[in-house]
Amino acid sequence: MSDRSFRFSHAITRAPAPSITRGLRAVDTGTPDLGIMLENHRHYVATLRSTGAQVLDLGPLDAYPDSVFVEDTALCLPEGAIVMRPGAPTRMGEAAEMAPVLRTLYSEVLEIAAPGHIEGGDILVTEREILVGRSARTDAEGIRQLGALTARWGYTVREVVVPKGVLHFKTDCSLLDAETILATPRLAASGCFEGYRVIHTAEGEEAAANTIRFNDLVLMPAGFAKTRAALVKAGYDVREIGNTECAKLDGGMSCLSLRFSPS
Ligand code: CIR
Repeated sequence: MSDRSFRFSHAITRAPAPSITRGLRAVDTGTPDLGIMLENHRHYVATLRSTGAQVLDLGPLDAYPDSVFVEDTALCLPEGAIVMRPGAPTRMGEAAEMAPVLRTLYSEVLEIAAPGHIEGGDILVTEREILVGRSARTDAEGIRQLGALTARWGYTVREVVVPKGVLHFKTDCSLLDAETILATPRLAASGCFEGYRVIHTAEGEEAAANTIRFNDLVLMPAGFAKTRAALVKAGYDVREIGNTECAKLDGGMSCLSLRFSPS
């Protein structure tokens, strides 16, 4: 089986800006500390780089408080990139900022058009399909357009349901390898991962679901001992990254990068 869903030559990240204190959040659990977030971000970027990948770490964009969460701005496939159209109005401009960066790396950069909305956090690319969660940020028209745009490269898009109160599909799941997905029991219960091997997050550790497999490593938010132990037992090389500040803004490991290998 191929491993192109988790082997990446490149990643794009963006440093958090001072405006991060005004980032979107479902529930206010405190103001994020920029200093701690910067430190965690540097650790995250260094860990991606340690796998041999080229990481383009973009400068902060103070006009967009959530711009550290670059994943939501695009879908990067080997064949080309698709610029998203975020469902959060304050985040729309972030996608426009990412488009020219992607054009320096890809010859084909497509765009989701109005009136569709879709954010990268709702998209999980596996070896066999693209799963897209319909959420408060991603609508039917956005998913339809994604299906039409990726069909030219031979992909199949499957719409899945995001549990109520969960921000994005990948808030609750991650790809660990070609056939294995880490998921919260509440998401896996929907049956959307039939045919895949599923590892559940431990009870009370739902926030550990937003990890990433990046080349030989699994990057997971620090502080979820039981889920970490399950991943280590399953044979994954796990690295913990501090995520306390991003967590205040409903962000995790996947949100902080675009990961890809342009062909
Ligand atoms: C937001 O609400 O849009 C940000 N505060 C968090 C975005 C997290 N992104 C992701 O899960 N891909």
